[in-house]
Amino acid sequence: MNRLVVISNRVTVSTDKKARAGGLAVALQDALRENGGLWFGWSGKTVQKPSCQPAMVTDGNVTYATINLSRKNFAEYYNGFANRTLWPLFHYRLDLTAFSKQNYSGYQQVNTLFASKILPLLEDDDTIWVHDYHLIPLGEELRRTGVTQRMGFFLHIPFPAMEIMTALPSHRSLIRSLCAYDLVGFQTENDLRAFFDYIVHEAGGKIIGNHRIQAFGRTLKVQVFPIGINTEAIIRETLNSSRSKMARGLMDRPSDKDWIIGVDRLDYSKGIVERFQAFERLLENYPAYRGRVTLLQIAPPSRSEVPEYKEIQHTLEAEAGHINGRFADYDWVPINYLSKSFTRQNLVSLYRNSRIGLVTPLRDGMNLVAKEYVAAQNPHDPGVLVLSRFAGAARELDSALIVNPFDFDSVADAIAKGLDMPMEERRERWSAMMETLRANTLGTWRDDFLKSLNDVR
Ligand code: ADQ
Repeated sequence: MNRLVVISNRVTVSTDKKARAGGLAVALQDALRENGGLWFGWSGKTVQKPSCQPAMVTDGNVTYATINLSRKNFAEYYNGFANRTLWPLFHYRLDLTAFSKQNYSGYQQVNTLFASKILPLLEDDDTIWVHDYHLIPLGEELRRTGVTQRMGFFLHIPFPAMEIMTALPSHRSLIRSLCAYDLVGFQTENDLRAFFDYIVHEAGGKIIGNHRIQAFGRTLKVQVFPIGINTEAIIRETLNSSRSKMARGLMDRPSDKDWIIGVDRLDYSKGIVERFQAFERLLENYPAYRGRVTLLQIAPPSRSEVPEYKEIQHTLEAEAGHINGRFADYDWVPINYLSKSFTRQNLVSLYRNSRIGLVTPLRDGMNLVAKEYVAAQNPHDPGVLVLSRFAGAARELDSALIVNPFDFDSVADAIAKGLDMPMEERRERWSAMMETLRANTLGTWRDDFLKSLNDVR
């Protein structure tokens, strides 16, 4: 096997104790360690005058190389084109998509900068794996400088329908640059279909079978790799967490009260406002649940420099205030909205102690919370997952109660069905989902992608 080079917007250095090593970071670090590797990306810092050389940290056979960005680059590339153009567009929010030539040019500049800094660090036999929408043009930039190594790209977010994609003024050059990779991976068949549609009907390309397409003068492989979780690690964490102070506190709460849990980064794509409204509908349509169920919503702020993200926090606070004002009683609050992060250990305890996992994004590439909720359940008395049909995870977790998050009545009905679901049905649905989560883990996702990339030529 060749040396692996991972390139992503942010880098998680394994020696940085402060970095919250999420599942994905650990999975990538494992792959890097296997045959030695390099992880390149932005340090997370913006400075007045970025230094010319990447900062390098070595841990065993893995090197982490990071660069700082200027404030202007950061504003245009990250807050601008990545998070105010591509993110909303790829999540079907044309109404929130801000098109700006200047931001697009900043996005391209940072991709060119990344390419120029990585180039001297590359070795002839490297396998290069680029992650996510921040770095779509990077492959083409590297090819332009003569890089011939195998290069793969994985899109963590949805690929939008052609009609949405073509609203982007620079759609053609963006998709042309995506075709510079040898392998492009998507989360679901739906994303792949949307991509095929663009290639055939907009780019004049061809699907030539065996996961291959021809477009923009190149032949490449395109494939679906649904990202998974580290299922066994979640199960272990759940068992360990039962000893934590928080878990003990949770178990002491009155047994006639149930929790419904929502866990998200604060983002409009996650449908949290609509979730609150569906919960309000539950309390309107099913008065028997008043005083009996609480929606525990955990949503720490993210991307707070982007105006739309500030706004959603205010909207959520107002919505929770309105519902609590309308229904709360001296001994019960309908919505407990916590705008902070939790450790993984506490998170899995909360999952396990909640009767319903309410995961209702309006669009989501995959949604790992849905998978984590299922893995954290008690096999003898599992909770019920209510899952949006617009989350990539709905393709695999089809034994969940699948809902349309825009239809509040149907979400309220599904919650009520979940709260009253007999034990046998809960176990059956849970077992079917666990089988999938055991078969397709984060590790198999990574290995399948790398195997497919290594088989390209
Ligand atoms: P995200 O949009 O960030 O990721 P998601 O998959 O839901 O979304 O969650 C990522 C991780 O963050 C999960 O492991 C979750 O436990 C953790 N997390 C979320 N909220 C948290 C909180 N309040 N406190 C602590 N931890 C929290 C993008 C795409 C997704 C895709 C992933 C992976 O948008 O569609 O599933 O990448 O490819």
